Amino acid sequence: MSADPSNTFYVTTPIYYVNDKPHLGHVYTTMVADVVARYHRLRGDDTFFLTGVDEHAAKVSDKAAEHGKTPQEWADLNAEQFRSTFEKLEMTNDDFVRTSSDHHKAKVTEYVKALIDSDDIYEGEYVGWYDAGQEEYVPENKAKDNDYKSEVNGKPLVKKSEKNYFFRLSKYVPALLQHFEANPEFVQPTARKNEIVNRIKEAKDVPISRTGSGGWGIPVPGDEEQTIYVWIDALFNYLTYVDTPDRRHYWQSGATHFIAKDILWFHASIWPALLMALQKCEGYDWVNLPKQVYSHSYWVSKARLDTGEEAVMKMGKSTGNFLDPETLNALVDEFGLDALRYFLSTQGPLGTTDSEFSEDKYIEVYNADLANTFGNSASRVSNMIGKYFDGVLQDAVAINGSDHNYHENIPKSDRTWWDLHRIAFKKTDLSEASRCALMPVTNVDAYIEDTRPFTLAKDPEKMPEVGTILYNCAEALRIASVLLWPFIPDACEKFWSRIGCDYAEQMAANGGQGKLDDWVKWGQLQPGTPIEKGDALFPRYQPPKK
Ligand code: ME8
Repeated sequence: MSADPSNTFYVTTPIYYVNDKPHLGHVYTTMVADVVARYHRLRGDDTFFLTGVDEHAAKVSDKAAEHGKTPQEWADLNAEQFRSTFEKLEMTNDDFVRTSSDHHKAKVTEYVKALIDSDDIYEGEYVGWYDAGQEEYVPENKAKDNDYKSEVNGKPLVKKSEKNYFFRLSKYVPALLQHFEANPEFVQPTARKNEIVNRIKEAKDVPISRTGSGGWGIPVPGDEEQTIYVWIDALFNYLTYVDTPDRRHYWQSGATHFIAKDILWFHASIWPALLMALQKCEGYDWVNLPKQVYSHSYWVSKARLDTGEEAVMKMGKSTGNFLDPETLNALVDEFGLDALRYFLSTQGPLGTTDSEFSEDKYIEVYNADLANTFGNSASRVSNMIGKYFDGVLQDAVAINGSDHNYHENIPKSDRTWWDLHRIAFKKTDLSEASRCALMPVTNVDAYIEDTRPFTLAKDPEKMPEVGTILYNCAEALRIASVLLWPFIPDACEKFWSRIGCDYAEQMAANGGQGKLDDWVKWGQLQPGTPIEKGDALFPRYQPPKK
């Protein structure tokens, strides 16, 4: 299949370590990618969304040993936890990576062999520091800056001296710098770019193998004593899973990688350099570079330090301050899955500031943006159509020479809402995109307050006007629901079924792809359509009295 990059979209998340079960941080990145993937499908793009797990880490085999299991048994158990958590949260990933799969292992072996043959990978000796928690080799200057402790968890670095295979990263420094120059949006947010560029300027060749993994990992082709370093194995997942004849066009459309800031170095330097090197090997001229690496910040919360003090820290397994799947399930039971999707994707740490998770904020956002806005407007409008017109949508007729097209809150021909929504998605500003999606709803509320259909309805002669106002309201809410769908798909689909829109069916029949541009055009609801009332889409949450 040939690639048409303009309507093909490939989005990925990091693949997560399976030393333990998933937590909020993992769910977050996959949720953001899911909202973005749904947005692209809604637009009609041929979309591929990949998430999964990273298995061949030393911390996985160490944890397995602690539990008296083989690394594979332990990886299987936790991989299933990740898979089922994402499934319960209705993530729409098109595949789920397991780096222990035969396909992945065979492809990585193939790539590394090609790179050894082209001499971009060579045998050498590594003497230096290693951060065991992050599974990361640390250059001397960086180790020294952090007092020879892990930048992430503060544990002492390990001194290593071993035979290794190296990747000629230094050779690709000029090409990488040029790539950054020519593609200003390659790393987002831009604020993080300088640090990476400075580090690239000083980049040395990097070790890409290790010894003593006890057979857990992919052997270096031609040298069974060495295992391919877990980070190289992991980065290649983005390529291995689309390196099949029916999926290669996704790779060629230019991948969008969502990650957190701690792993930006690998994604913005080693990864594109590996791809540049691979591209020069025979049979790999189709390999291009990712379109964008988007690195977000952290969810943080209070954690107790070893000293007994409390501090706000990155949520993570090692600090024990994370929200686990049980807590997430409890939130879903109480507020619904859409509420979790909405909260995480719009209030999370996209951009350069960390976000603190708090239940009070969760309730506040739920009530303000979902219950009091979309949910309330939908009930209000369908209740009035029920009360005044037996639940049948009326025609929008000309009143005093106008059909309310003039009204400032109902800009039928003004594309503001969805233009801004599109621009916000392009910038991955999901908070802004949700605000644009809610604009028509806010406008409906203002329009109702202004035109007062409930007062007009007291005068039988004014009923055509009431019908017109309610048509306009329903139409604006329909458009809002299309724009909101990537965030709160369940509520929007429920709403569509109540107003006689078959968008969900159309998407299902069309390989998941929608027609956003057509669906946001004004005037698509047919007069005469029955409008169902149904229960509240988002019942207002009243905290239990203490
Ligand atoms: O790094 N806030 O895996 P990992 C936001 N296997 N996001 C968070 C987070 C937090 N507090 N904690 C984790 C690895 N994340 C490697 C990746 S990719 C080729 C290999 C998310 O299990 C965030 O996306 O440590 C981060 O990049 C990822 O989980 C790290 O997951």
